[in-house]
Amino acid sequence: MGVSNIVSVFLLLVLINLSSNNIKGIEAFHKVYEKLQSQSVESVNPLHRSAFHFQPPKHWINDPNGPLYYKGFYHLFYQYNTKGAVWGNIVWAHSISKDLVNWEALEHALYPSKWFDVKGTWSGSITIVPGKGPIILYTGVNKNETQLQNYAIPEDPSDPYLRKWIKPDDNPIAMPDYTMNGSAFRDPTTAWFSKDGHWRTVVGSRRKHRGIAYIYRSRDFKHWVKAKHPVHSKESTGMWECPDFFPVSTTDFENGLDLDYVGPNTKHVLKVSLDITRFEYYTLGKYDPKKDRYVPDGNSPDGWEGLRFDYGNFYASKTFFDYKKNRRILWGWANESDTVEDDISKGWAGLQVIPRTVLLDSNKRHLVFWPIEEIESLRGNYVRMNNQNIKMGQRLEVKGITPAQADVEVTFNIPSLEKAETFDPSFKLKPLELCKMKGSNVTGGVGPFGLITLATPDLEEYTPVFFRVFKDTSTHKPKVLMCSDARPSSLKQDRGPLKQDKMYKPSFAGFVDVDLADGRISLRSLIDHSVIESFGALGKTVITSRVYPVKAVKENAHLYVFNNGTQIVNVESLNAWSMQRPLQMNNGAQ
Ligand SMILES: *[C@@H]1O[C@H](CO)[C@@H](O)[C@H](O)[C@H]1NC(C)=O
Ligand SMILES: *[C@@H]1O[C@H](CO)[C@@H](O)[C@H](O)[C@H]1NC(C)=O
Ligand SMILES: *[C@@H]1O[C@H](CO)[C@@H](O)[C@H](O)[C@H]1NC(C)=O
Ligand SMILES: *[C@@H]1O[C@H](CO)[C@@H](O)[C@H](O)[C@H]1NC(C)=O
Ligand SMILES: *[C@H]1O[C@@H](CO)[C@H](O)[C@@H](O)[C@@H]1NC(C)=O
Repeated sequence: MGVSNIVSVFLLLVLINLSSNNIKGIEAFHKVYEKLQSQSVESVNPLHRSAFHFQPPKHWINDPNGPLYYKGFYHLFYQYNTKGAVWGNIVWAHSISKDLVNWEALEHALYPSKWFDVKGTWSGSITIVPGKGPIILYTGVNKNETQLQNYAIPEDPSDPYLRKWIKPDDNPIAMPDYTMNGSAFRDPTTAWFSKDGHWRTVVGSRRKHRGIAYIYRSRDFKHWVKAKHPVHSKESTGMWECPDFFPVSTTDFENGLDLDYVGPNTKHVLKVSLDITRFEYYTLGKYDPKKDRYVPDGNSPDGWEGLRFDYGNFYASKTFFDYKKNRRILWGWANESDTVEDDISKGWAGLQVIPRTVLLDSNKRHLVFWPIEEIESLRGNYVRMNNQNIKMGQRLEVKGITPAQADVEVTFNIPSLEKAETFDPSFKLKPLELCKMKGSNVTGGVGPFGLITLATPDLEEYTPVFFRVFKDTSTHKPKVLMCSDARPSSLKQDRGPLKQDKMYKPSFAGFVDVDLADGRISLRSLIDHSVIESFGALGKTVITSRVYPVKAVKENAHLYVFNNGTQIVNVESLNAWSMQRPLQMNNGAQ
């Protein structure tokens, strides 16, 4: 039997195994594919790999960990499988950059080696402690599968690369007590220092079905004590992974705030990643440092109908304060939407989205996100369009750039909202369902209009990103839906046992908080082969989709601007650029 036959028989066995009971779920996230997690990658299929997103050369990645700016370098650590393309064998991989665009890989910062992390070095964060330097807080898993919080210190804090990390023997710094669930206790946040002389960090957890954010205090960053009450919790939300807790200014809408900022004009943001739904949500609210309690604002819903950093494929996100440029920057993980079999055969899975700045919107009801300015250094060939009316059923091609690897910004002008469809109040809580019901091919009044990305000319394959405007008869205001619809994205049909399409092709959607008083709305999409990040109305609503076209790839992909509503819309301006590859992307990763 030839090698390739042996490989295919082996693959077949793997696939048979996959469909049986090889999946041992500790819980939704840490799905353990026992036989697959160490199966080495034979080769890497580059077809759908990104060009300008952060991605190691092969294998599985998930959560971004401990991002920081230190001594002239941005650092990104991330959860990485050293052996294969599914979750398992997780270490803290480590890369550095001067500009958040070009990255160089260093040796792994943390890997299981001590009794307090022998079964896992899971997510965490970094705090710069004056006099000590950067300190990692991370979750370790012991041989009993109990989750513990640990710390690690740089061997040499004066090394700007922070290459070597030491895990002191007085770890762990926090163990679950008898009231807590030791299988649900993880992801410590960056700590902050308060006037009362204490450091504080937040750790995600659950008690029965209640999602919990515990708060721990320490004077010396070694001895930590759990506060009597969680900083916040919410019934029926399940495990709170990857909490993030930070202040935003309510008067300065240009600069971010560091964690220990204290002042009158602030709100706090509490974000959690919900293990049950695999989506995140956040609330805006008030943090009382005396009581160590956080209370969301009345109009900021707590739970999975709440606000999101990103309404698409985005999870386990984490922000850090970049004191070089006074901004708060968000990292987040976008997993694959294809199948586990696909991930194994392509040899890689997961990427980090383009870092985004985070600010409070001047309406103070939600945050706004924008790709870091540094990414614009990759803009190459440029084309534009101005003052073009688009009638119903029309689409205009954006030519002269590379549509599979592009940055496109468009501002639409809507002359009249009269024809907008009436908004049925029952739609309200389910933008995803609404987008599914009213896709880009369902004629409307005002909209659907927007971009058609990664498309074949006959629209056999395409991923539309668009708006649809409704009239809300109860508020007399327009209600704007934004969709990034993966349903028509790929001809690939991979039928499961019940004949369902196994590829995940959601019609991701969110509402956009705009009144359209001046008739304008903008859309920016960063398109990178299998990832499309879209920013509606300058970042009020953000949606990331992962798609895997089979025909609309590389130079066969096309980009259009379209309208399928009876109301004519005007493309006031459209600017599009080909995006170049960074010179150095994670060069030399292990
Ligand atoms: C593991 O669990 C056993 C039995 O509950 C206990 O005696 C032991 O101390 C635990 N070991 C660790 C490393 O936590
Ligand atoms: C503890 O957490 C684990 C993991 O989330 C969960 O499976 C288990 O049901 C939880 N136990 C209790 C008592 O809530
Ligand atoms: C616009 O609507 C027509 C008619 O339903 C459809 O054929 C076309 O694919 C639609 N365009 C998009 C981008 O969905
Ligand atoms: C409209 O698009 C949706 C999503 O791609 C598809 O399921 C449906 O069949 C399309 N309808 C028509 C009439 O083309
Ligand atoms: C990403 O993959 C899809 C398809 O397998 C799942 O449906 C999502 O739940 C998953 N998202 C996360 C955050 O794990």
